[in-house]
Amino acid sequence: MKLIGMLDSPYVRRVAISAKCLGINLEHQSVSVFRHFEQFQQINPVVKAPTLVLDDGEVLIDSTLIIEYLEALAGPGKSLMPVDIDQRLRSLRLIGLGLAACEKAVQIYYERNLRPAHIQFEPWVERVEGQLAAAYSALERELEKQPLKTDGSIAQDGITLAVAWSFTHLVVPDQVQAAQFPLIRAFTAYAEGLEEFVNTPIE
Ligand SMILES: N[C@@H](CCC(=O)N[C@@H](CS)C(=O)NCC(=O)O)C(=O)O
Repeated sequence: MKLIGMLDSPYVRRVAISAKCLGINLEHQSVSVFRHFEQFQQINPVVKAPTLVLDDGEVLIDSTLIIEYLEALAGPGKSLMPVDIDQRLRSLRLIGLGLAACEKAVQIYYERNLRPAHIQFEPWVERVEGQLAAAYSALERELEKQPLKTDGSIAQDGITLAVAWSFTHLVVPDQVQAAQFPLIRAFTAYAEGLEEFVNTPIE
């Protein structure tokens, strides 16, 4: 199976790291949705990263759906999701917040880099900036209530949170004051030191 997309996409990176944690080997091809649009179109006409190309040539899109498929391939013994229903709900809530943070950081980045300055719409930018801050504030409160484990392991909630934070710092560093989110920052430092993260660097 081939994973298509650049590792500067948090969605591609969370799939690549999850696959490593699940023990699934994916051939990674760094194809950009912007710089290699036509090449990407040949692989997947919808041009969404990540794209998973299956061995029979079919494609699967959306990081969460790809991870769900990889989880099914790996089997329950290797899952990155808790079995306990309360812990599973919390994990899903954290993942939802992490994905919302990724989406809002991407929107601000696209607004700044793809839309010409003279047609930027400030009320929309302010709205998205507020949503990004709200997502990280909620995540920080979640970690205050219950820290994520830092015992050498990592689960899907931690992968998504750390990937989101690193991505946000890469593309819109002015948007998040690290001092306001000490628990997220500390957890991300832990995660970025894990082998699966180190071997999956942001391109
Ligand atoms: N919900 C999707 C979001 C994927 C996404 O928006 N990826 C971006 C790259 S970071 C992309 O494909 N952008 C190109 C486009 O939407 O045209 C997922 O989780 O995979």
